[in-house]
Amino acid sequence: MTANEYIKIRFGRHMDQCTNEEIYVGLLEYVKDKAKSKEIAGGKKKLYYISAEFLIGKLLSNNLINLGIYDEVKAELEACGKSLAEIEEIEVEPSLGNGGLGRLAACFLDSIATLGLNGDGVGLAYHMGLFKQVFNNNLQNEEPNPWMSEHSWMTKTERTYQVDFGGFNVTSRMYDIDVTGYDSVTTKLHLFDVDTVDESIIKDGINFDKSEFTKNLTLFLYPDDSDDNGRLLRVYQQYFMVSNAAQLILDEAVEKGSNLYDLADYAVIQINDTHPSMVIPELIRLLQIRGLTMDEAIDVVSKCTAYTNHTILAEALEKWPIHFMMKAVPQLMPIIRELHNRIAKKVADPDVAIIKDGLVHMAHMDIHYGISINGVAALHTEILKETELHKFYELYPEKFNNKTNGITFRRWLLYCNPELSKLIEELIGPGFKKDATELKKLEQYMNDDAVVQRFLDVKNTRKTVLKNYLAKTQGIEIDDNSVYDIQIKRLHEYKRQQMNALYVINKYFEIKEGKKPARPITVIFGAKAAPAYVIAKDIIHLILCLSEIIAKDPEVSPYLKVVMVENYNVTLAEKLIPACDIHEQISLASKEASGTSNMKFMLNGAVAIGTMDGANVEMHEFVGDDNIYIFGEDSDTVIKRYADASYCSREYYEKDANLKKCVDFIVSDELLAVGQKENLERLYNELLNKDWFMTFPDFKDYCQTKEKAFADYEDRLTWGRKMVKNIANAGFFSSDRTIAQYNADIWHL
Ligand code: DL6
Repeated sequence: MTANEYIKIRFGRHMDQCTNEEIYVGLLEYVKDKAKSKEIAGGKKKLYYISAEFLIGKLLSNNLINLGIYDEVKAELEACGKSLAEIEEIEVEPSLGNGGLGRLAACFLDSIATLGLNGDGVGLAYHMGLFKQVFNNNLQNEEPNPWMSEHSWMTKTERTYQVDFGGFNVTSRMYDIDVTGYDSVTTKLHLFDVDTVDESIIKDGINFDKSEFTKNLTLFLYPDDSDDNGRLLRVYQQYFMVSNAAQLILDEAVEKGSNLYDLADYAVIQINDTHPSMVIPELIRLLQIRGLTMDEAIDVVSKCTAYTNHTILAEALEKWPIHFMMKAVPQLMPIIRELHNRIAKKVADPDVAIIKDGLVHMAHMDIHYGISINGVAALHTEILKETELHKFYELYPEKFNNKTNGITFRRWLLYCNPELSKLIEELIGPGFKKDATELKKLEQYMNDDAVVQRFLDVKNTRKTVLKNYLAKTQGIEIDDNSVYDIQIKRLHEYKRQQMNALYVINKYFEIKEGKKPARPITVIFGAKAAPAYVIAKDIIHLILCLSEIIAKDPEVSPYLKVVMVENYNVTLAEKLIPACDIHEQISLASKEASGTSNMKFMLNGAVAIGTMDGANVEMHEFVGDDNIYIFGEDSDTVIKRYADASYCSREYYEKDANLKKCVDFIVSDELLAVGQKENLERLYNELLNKDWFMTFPDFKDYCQTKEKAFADYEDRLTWGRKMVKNIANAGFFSSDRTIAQYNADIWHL
């Protein structure tokens, strides 16, 4: 049945008589039916990918592509005078994630289904996704970001569980979202919720009563954790997630014939960062209730779980106070103590203990009691082995492995850049859609000027698409003849948006002094700062203030424009990435575990300016010095500098007059005229007295390298060859490759 026929039955009218809203609902149901027909019984062993975040993005077009009916449905709509792009606008993006970690989980689900693997995602059905970002007076404000609606990709299931907390219990319900594989099977994302959640307790932005756990359990993704109640709520949320997951895992295993002693033949659990770590003691607890001894339960669970580390930042390695655990999940503490004691008997070193100084170290539990621990890029895994988790590596060298991240090419090429996808298909055939390494064949065209020009033409088309999109949706005017220099990612000091802002100031001065760039530059930022992360919000403030004063300055504005898009999300990324010329991957070396936007940009023919950090290192290996702009100190230097505590930002500031001038501008009269003194002074002082992520040592090299990139950009054909080289070598960064490696090395499905 065609979409048109389906809609006619559903609404009693032909498509051209329906509103866009009706067509959206009709297509949603049509797609759900089609997806259902591709569900498979599944094999004996199943993967449970548990994650606090699944940043899935809008699903309509993605599903149409994966089901192989995108062109057909688009044509049907066009024949009725309707536009798929307009219909897609009705869909609200579910922002069930914060950044790379959540988007990675979504890409992984796509690849698991595409490879036909027996694996589902398990998470929470937060009523509010990550906050909606709104700018007022050049400051970030946060508003609730609801996404659930009557007509949704989520389907209510009959599966319910009881989850016990200290002093009360709740009844959960499982909701499912179909995950369509590309020309393959459908798997599931299971999201758990409770009926008692009460959205009316949200007051004044994103504030709410954090103490009413039955009302707020799944209300928000990452509730503000700047106070104890907020942190405690995270423990409640995490336990709610893993208790549901554990009950589901055991039930499904038993349904398939497991006697629970052989659970590892039926289930493998990937613990995505430490948020789901409590699944280990919870499974042990449930297995004991079902008749296993403690010894047996520990033995069984130790064969089933694997842990992925996504950061070396201490703040993100969760440690929960024992008194939180005693309050929220007292039933787990005896088990956690037992797990701790067993290790303490074998290894006296407190650095590898599970309980230390009144805190439960979640990652330590994952490492001692799991089968695998992996980092997410080669450099990151080496740093884990050699530095951050070295003592664990000495204990369990065989458990450590690397799985360099990847992205789904369906969303990040076929969907978001149809023009590029079509050109590639014309040149090398459709094979790359299933086997991304086939992109390598594009290298044969690197010296064919006519073909290279076509890649440049596609880029120009996408730049105009972005220009029109930003004008329409955000009222922002940009020049599509300018070079688009884009940095989009969470706002964090280690990612160093502040260094890019200092570059903007540097350029502003140059233009004022008469050194005009060969072509106008548009510097685009997209980033949300965690609501309680004061300095990150100050950096946003600085960027917005710079944007304002530059736009108002007739001497500078023809040559430089600074844009901070509001409410950066997956939908915006899908427009920004295909249009980008130069992408910024400028984290302090050693701090960015991998990065995944770098891969999306590379695939879309943008050229990186970056440090030797995360997956940039592997990208550099693939494309060579001429096709990526590497600058800055390497991770060894940085790690050493932290170790000997020798860094003093003020020394750099005093030594380098140009740097000093740029930094001082943060608190200049010009900026204070449009900004808040408190915020700008705080940021200025932070940089001058701390600069924990070492912006100053890299600043000069950064500016010089960027100048080189802008100069090279003017030789259009040579630049076009760099673009082709990047696209041709992006195949390794397909999440299909990553997932195939997880399966071969860890899951064995
Ligand atoms: O592995 C996915 C993604 C990496 O690409 C990023 O480099 C890394 O920062 C991110 N990690 C997190 C965890 N917390 N922090 N920070 O989001 O994971």
